[in-house]
Amino acid sequence: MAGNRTFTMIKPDAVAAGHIGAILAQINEAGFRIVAMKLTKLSQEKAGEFYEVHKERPFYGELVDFMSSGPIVAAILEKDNAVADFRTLIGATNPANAEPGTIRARFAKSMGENAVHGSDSDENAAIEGAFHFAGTEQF
Ligand code: DAT
Ligand code: MG
Repeated sequence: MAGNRTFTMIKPDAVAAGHIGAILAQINEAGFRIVAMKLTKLSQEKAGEFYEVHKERPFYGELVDFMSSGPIVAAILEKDNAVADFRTLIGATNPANAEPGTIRARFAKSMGENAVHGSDSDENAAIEGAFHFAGTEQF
């Protein structure tokens, strides 16, 4: 059965460009409820840990540098079928391939600087949410 929570980050490119409000509005309009949220900044070490699954990939160093380059918004979101519906809302990893109107089509600069993160499974949504938020910070 599909779970009802996912984890997202508004990445440093979109925060720096002033898109926090527009992205949160689109997320709310798509029917997601915010369960937990904060403006924070990842250290290189924390960014490396978060993206550990990609550590053998050629873009890992660039990804870690980028994700620790400035503030992000981290949030847990709730909706039926949250993981899959949120991946649809954000669009493809490469914004050049993202459906028009998706968050990445609207706000992402490039494959690397692609505005938002969305968990890829219920299991990872739970792990990633717990990475950023204590149970007492989730509502
Ligand atoms: P997604 O964020 O859509 O789940 P992913 O998990 O495959 O994509 O990769 C994590 C992030 O790493 C992605 O959002 C942007 C970056 N990335 C992925 N592939 C890349 C590539 N070929 N070149 C540069 N950055 C890349
Ligand atoms: Mg991914």
